[in-house]
Amino acid sequence: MTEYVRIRTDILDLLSELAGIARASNSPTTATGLAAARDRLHDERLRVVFCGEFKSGKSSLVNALLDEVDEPHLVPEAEEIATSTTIVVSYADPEEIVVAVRDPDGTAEAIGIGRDQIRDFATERGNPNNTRDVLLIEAGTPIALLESGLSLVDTPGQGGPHHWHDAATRASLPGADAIVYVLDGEQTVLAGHLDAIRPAAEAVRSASTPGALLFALTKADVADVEEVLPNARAKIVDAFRWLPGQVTIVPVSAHLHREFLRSGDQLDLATGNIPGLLGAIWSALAHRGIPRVLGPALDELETGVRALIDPLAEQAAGLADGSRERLDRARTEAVARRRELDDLRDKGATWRRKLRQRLADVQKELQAYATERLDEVWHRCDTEYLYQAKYLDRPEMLVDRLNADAAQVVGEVNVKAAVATAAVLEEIRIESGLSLTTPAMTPVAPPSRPTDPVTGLLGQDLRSSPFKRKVRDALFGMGVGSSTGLVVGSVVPVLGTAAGMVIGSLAGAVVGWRSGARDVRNEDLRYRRESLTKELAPVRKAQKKQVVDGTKDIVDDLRGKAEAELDRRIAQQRESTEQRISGAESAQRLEREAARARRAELRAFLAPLERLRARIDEVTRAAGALLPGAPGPQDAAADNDDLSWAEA
Ligand SMILES: Nc1nc2c(ncn2[C@@H]2O[C@H](COP(=O)(O)OP(=O)(O)O)[C@@H](O)[C@H]2O)c(=O)[nH]1
Ligand SMILES: [Mg+2]
Repeated sequence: MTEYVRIRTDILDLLSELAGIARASNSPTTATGLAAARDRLHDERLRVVFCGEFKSGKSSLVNALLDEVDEPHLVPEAEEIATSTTIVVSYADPEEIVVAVRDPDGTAEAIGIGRDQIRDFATERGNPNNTRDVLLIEAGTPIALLESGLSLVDTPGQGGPHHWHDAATRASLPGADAIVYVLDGEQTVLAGHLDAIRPAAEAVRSASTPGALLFALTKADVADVEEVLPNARAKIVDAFRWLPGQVTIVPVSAHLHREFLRSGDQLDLATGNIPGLLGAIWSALAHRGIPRVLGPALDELETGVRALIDPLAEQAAGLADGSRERLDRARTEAVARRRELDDLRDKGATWRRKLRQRLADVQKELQAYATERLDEVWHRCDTEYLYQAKYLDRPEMLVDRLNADAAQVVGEVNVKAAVATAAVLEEIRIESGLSLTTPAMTPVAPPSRPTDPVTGLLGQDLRSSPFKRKVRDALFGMGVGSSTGLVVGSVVPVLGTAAGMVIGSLAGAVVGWRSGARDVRNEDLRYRRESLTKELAPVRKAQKKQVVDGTKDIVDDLRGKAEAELDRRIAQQRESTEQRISGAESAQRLEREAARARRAELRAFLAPLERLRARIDEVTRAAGALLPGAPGPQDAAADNDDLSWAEA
């Protein structure tokens, strides 16, 4: 973790320094790109999502990681209180807590609250059935652990009586940088638990980063860890067909950690094993979050430093040569390159057509993926849900379940779309000679985050403070760097309108069922099953169509961003090429003495840039060393399951 913090700080410094040099040396395009990359890295978060069943100890674990001792805790936990809303904890100084609630008119409002009020909004007791319409709570607190951009996301539990919130959690899972699935150490893992784990397993599988999921076995102070842990591992391995070595389970005790915080007892610290969990979280982040966050920043640094060095180095070499031939050649080459770049800039440039074609293919594959996954969802409905008494008894719970299942599919499609688009973008960059660099570490490099996501429900007031803006980002940005929209009936941070329509249609269906359910209360289960099957048929059809159509919105949106990114690269290279030309021209005019002086001047300019380049190389190497090593048995097995195009 300290290594990540150091590397991130170095990259931020380098981006600032290089942006300063670019600005001073009349390279505004490069300067703007570097400054934007710096801001993005600064604001970017590594989202660690804690999920698991009710009362498994999620909230206690998050508090333990935050070293929370005194009440009121940042994240409510307790015997009688269940967390009823998602709480995102990240860095802010001074502490600031913001609740996003939905107004009666459907817009969202951000309310600043104190620590002591969190319970009133975030728990079943303070806010039964979410009558306050809380969408999300964002708690910012000044803790060193969070300063590097780590965000801990505490979710309401699965499997409890309040299914309405599942959709929000589920949609955010595929885009999480790491998932900590919390297992209650006092319980033996049963079939029902495995069913609850499945969404997390599907999320990391769909993102092709199985290593981003880990398990925490809580309550190690009272649990029989030696018995429960191997048993849990065996069942998980069996259920998801992973290799035993692929499943990380970390035994922890939030209570012992709290004891340590109170008493300083080192044995409690060791047995509580919160540092062990933190280490495992950083390892999980290396699979996806770290390359996602650092990759684009490092790429910007390399491209930027080359754009600044190349024209000067070329000129210096030309002057050193003694003859003017070399300068002539350099000038001719640069002029030719400028012509090429002008062609690339053209609205009718071939790469634009190629981008469209390749992304149309991506869309087809996404459609196929979405169809397949939705078929799975509905197959599960036909063969499992409709045979479970709780769903037959309370059809609105079934709707919530299907709602959540579908929301996750849309979340998965978002991630796949972003990864596939990044791959296409990179390919075109290389083909068109716009990629100056061989990216040293970009296994997953989604396109840069949109600065202005679709706002839907959120009102102006969220723009007022930087922290509130972060709340908005958290609401919208839980998918990977993709623009997202808020959805009717739930906070489902997903892209475009696809999920909105999906969930809208299901939410509409539930109204009829609520009253219908009462009418059939005394009928037999078979009748209910048949009736539900019939009622669900049109919903199912509409849902599939909407998700499939929605992939088009997703891809269209990403295409716009990919095109803008390539246009920016063209502009940057054109700027650098202009400098090559003017540099060569002015050098050609110099007399012998003046040439010598000019060379000395260039060397003085180049020296700090070369030093920066060496630092960039070094930090890139250090960042690469953070990533998981060559794929061993760890990733290989699960990767086989995945669609090959999803790999960036
Ligand atoms: N013995 C013991 N109990 C724990 C531990 N962590 C949580 N609990 C208890 O488990 C219950 C549920 O905890 P909570 O964090 O609210 O669970 P959540 O619903 O998953 O967020 C509470 O009664 C906690 O006191 C632990 O490390 N040891
Ligand atoms: Mg909780």
